[in-house]
Amino acid sequence: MKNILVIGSTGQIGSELTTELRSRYGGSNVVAGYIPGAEPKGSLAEGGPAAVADVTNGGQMDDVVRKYNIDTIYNLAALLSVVAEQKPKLAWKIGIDGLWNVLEVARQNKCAVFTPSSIGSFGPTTPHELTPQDTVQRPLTIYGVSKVTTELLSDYYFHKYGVDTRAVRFPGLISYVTPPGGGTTDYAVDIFYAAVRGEKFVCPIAEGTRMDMMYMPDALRAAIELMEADPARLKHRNAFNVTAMSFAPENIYREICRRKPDFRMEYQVDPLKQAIAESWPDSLDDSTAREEWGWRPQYGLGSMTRDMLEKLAERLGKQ
Ligand code: AKB
Repeated sequence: MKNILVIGSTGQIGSELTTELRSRYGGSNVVAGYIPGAEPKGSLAEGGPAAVADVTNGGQMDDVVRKYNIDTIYNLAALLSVVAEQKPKLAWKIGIDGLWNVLEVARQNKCAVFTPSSIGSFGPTTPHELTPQDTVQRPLTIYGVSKVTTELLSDYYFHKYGVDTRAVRFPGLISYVTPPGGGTTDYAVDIFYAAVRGEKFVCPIAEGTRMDMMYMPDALRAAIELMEADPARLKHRNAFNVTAMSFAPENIYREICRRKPDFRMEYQVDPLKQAIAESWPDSLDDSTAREEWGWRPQYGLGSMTRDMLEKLAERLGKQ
């Protein structure tokens, strides 16, 4: 029987992951962890228990884990890449000091832990085409530094204490439910909001800049399937390359135009976002995840674009 705590349950990934986990394991078995000011609302609040679980407060997390007899923690607390550059100390406090607290609580209470890494864990000296699973990781952003540290610390807790830590390196995630905030890949979500609202899109990333991306249903499956995987098959743990597609702004623009021919986009490149994007891979090799736990994405650029446009239009009342 799984009893799960999702830390950061109201964020971009957390809001949908909590709902998906509840549909698989039962509402009462999945606790929506949040910080004051980001309380769960609507179906997230009604679908199961919720508790304040701030990663900077180990004692508070320990209380929640004991109260609900938690055996699995999905730790989604982090600042995204652009906002982390503006608040590097806070990024470290949440991402690394917070992770340390999560891992300690997990060690003491024998919990498995999923803490995502990112394509941001790679840097300018990483091979950019078909970036291998095991390769150079020398990022220049604080986000990247904290993601590499996340991977190392999570592996350390596995090897030293036997804590069952596992993770994927998420690419940019695209969803119509909760918008991301402060990431380099956010443009790939924002472009859909502009298209559905009938507005021109101003793209902060330059033409020709390719990055890996994934539709949220695939991302949720990746996290859950990895945590369900047979540990005997895992030679790697923190963290697996996973991807579903790789595109540049003009590719997604053209795909949207196939369904919305009047849609228009212009470029106003943001130097910080562009520098970060250029330091990240153009395309990941995720064959290790495919071999070790059977990872397969279900959505490509065309199927994701069709679904996003339909679901977002419904959500924004723009059919
Ligand atoms: C970001 O852009 O910061 C994130 C990521 C790829 O980790 N979406």
